[in-house]
Amino acid sequence: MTGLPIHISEDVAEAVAAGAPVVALESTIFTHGLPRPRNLEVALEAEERLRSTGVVPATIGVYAGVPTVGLSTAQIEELSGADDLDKASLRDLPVVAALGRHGGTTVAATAFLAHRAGIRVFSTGGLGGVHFGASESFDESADLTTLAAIPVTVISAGVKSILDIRATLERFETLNIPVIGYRTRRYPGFYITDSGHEIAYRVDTPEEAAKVIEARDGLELPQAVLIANPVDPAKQLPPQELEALLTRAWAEADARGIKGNASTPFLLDFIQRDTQGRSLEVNIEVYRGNVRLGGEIATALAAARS
Ligand code: PSU
Ligand code: MN
Repeated sequence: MTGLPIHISEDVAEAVAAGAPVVALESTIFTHGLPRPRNLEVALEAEERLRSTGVVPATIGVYAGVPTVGLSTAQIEELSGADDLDKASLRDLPVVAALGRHGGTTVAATAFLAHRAGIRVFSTGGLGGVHFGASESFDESADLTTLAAIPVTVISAGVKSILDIRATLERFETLNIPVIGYRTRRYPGFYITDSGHEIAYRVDTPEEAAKVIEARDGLELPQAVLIANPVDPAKQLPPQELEALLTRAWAEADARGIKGNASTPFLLDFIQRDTQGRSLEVNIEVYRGNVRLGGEIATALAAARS
């Protein structure tokens, strides 16, 4: 529709053109992050909740080689149940596209496609970041360098719980990516409200977040703004339990020789089994909160420009 080799759904294209609120959603969360069948329920519920507040959802993924902004319900259904499907970060995008494959897009690839489609706000669960031992292994998510070059706003509950959070925050600083707590200056730890790390800034309303985004755009800065939105403390995993569990999860991954981009799915699955599914409920709660806040920020941004 745009002359670009990406497909933008009609309702998303119309909403973007009209300056109406739109929120991008990634697909890795339901292709590789959450177990079936909850993955599909969560993906469709996120869209439904946005629509019910007057926000247009744009779920992003690669369908049969076509990078798509605004996957249809049928496409989301198919991707959520597909077995032959790639985890598509930005490096993978041209390959997955050229070979006509299905792909769940990571934060990096989703941010890229959202920005190409003119979408300013993107809600996800947890970001990629620096893995423990990265100074030896060089395992750092491409989310970091990609977000340094794409001026979107990403709402997350922090980075994945299995990462080196201190090192990741240092990298955000180096890459000029502002990290702003929503109603807090404690950086959230995904499954837990407070990771134990302090961040420099907080905003207290969607309108305040929108002002930061407008200032970034006014200055023509190229990087993302990160809004860190903690899970309700009453709904978090008990923090001591998480620590012990992560230690066991790592030992198991090491013993099985699991590394690279296979670590996240393995560790998340371990955490889910170990908590008998409680981590899954927290994960879903975290995502719901980020989708809600993304909708509010997109609405505030639309109002600021109208
Ligand atoms: N957070 C989770 N589960 C995930 C991801 C994040 O709790 O599966 C995904 C996101 O799509 C993120 C990606 O962009 O993992 C980062 O993967 P890597 O570290 O391989 O770059
Ligand atoms: Mn990696």
